Amino acid sequence: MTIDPARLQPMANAIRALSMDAVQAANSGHPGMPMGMADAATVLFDRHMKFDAGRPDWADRDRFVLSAGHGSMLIYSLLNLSGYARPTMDEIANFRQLGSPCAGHPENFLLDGVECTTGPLGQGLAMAVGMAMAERHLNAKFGDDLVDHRTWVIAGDGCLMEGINHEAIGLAGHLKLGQMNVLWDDNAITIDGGTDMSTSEDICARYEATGWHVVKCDGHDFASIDAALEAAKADPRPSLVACTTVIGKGAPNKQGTSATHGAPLGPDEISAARDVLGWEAAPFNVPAEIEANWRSVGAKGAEDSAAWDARLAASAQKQAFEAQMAGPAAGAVAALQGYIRALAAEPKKVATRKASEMALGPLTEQLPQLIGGSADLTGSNNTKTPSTAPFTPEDYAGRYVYYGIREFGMAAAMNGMALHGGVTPYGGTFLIFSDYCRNAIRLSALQQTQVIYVMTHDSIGLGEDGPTHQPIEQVMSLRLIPNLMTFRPCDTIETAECWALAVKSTQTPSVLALTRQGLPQLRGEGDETWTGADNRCAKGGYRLQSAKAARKVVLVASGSEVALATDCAAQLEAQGIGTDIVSMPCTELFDAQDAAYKADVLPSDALIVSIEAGVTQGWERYTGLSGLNIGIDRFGASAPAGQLFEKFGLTPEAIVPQILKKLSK
Ligand SMILES: Cc1ncc(C[n+]2csc(CCOP(=O)(O)OP(=O)(O)O)c2C)c(N)n1
Ligand SMILES: [Mg+2]
Repeated sequence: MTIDPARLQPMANAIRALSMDAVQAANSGHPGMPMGMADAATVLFDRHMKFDAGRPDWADRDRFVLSAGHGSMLIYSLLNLSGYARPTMDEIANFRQLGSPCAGHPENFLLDGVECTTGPLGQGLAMAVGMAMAERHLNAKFGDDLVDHRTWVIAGDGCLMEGINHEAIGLAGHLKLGQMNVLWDDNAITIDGGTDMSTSEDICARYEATGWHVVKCDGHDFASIDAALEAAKADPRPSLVACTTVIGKGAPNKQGTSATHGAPLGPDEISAARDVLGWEAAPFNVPAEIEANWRSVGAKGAEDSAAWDARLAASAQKQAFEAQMAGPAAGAVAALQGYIRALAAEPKKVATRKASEMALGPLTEQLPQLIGGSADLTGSNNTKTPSTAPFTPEDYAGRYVYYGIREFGMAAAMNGMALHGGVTPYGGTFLIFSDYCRNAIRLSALQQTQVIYVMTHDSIGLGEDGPTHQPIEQVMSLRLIPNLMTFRPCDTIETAECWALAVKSTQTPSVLALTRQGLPQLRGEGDETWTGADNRCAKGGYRLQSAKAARKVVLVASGSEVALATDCAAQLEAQGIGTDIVSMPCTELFDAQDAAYKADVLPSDALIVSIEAGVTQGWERYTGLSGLNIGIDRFGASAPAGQLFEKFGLTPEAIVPQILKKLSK
């Protein structure tokens, strides 16, 4: 089909009208970006993107990521116009209002067709890298017949300026993700004004230097856009399509200025824009012919998707493909059954990072969906297993990603993989660098994605690397993030149980905070018949050991400090002071238990003492204000681990006297 501007221009103008009218109605929002990219987006949807608006969950659809999430009206317009069931026109008219799925920024859990939540600039593009990785992996396993789709991104100056962009495109270029194409809204405007105020970077040269193919087009010339997208598709490298655009295009007095970026145009300018665009329809009305043209764009993929159904039905790989896409959750317990029984029979004193590697053995062997990796700390994070061969441009079937020193990029890519579906990513770094990935971890939680963060070297227990590497506030601060499970297991069996919980939790990401130093195995008896139903970590916190003498004290600890608590308890019991030990591997899960359970584990008639080698703030929630909080409320120090535990008072000799003093008051 030849390019027909007479057909395409009104279609693009429909996006412009909806965007400016919705922002005006909400009296907030960003009209400039959707108006500037309306032409390019129209060509993309009309002529290049593989999708079926009637079937947003079609596994082999192209993925579309609006990385410049502030331009959310662009994607809402595209979805509505091309015939997705939602958003409806009413929902668009309620843009940014409570209850409308047309949220200020696009949310993956509110609308089909919104593949990921965007708004934090740079992360959409970085998530798209993960989607493209997942696609290549599944393609390598199942072939072109079942998996062969592209990942399209619209990104702005901001997305390309953010630091994460460097990590993301470095990874994509290295991995030769040729199915990924980024349309850059090259309008030379950000909020503060012209980009020349803050940058003089040659972005195209940077992309080229990173192994990308770069092509330029006039973002308001349909034929030019189309030719650039054709070139992008044809090139085996990932492509950057630099679209020269005018922000707010169509608003005659404000276009080209940052005034259009993030404020309603105002009634006068909207009226002037209607004149310029020749748009006579009332707000939230689209003339029938234009609407019909758009609907045909959304409907044309139905043939493709039906053909794909037929290929799947006839495929020898049908069952394997469906099992892969169903995810690993159902297999988690069975995978660990024998392993836990063996641990119960023969306890192992190892670091929990090692225990994690041991659990990953059977998990990765039996669950093909798991794709591991590390940000250049494979040997320290213990994330590689014999079942996970490297994922490389030569072998996308591999299941282990060498992310390089790109913690934020890794976390965002893992979000993209999880959102794509068919793979469940886990990736490692030092816990201290969870701060480097923090906003992506937050987006894992917000987007309800199953991403598993393997974060080792979880306290001063790492020793000589010193305070820059010693997490102090990290464990507690991760607990602050809603819908994130922060696990800090105390031994081999808890580590396996926490892994099982992480693999089973399809809508909640997990962080496993793991030690560098060896820890004794505290569990065993009673665990030899493990069936998953008796996963004690599932309650978040539980009584590991009951007081022998009359109970006066309850020690609540996590991770490496649970063993310390058992030493303290032994000394207290020797003095006739009955002491329970509560292991608290996951406060989020404990908080979800009913009041009776919590009151039983943390009784009000005992002195509750928290012990954790990190900030004490937050533990009052469990100890009450009259309890005792043992921890570290300053930065660590460089020394062997044993000396540090002494220096920071994490020894029975330092803790027991404090408990006795408190009891005597
Ligand atoms: C990480 C992050 N920092 C800051 C912002 C706030 N912000 C939203 S849009 C924007 C400017 C983006 O400029 P550009 O991508 O060129 O968008 P345009 O003005 O062209 O629409 C900023 C700073 C954000 N959303 N995310
Ligand atoms: Mg811009």
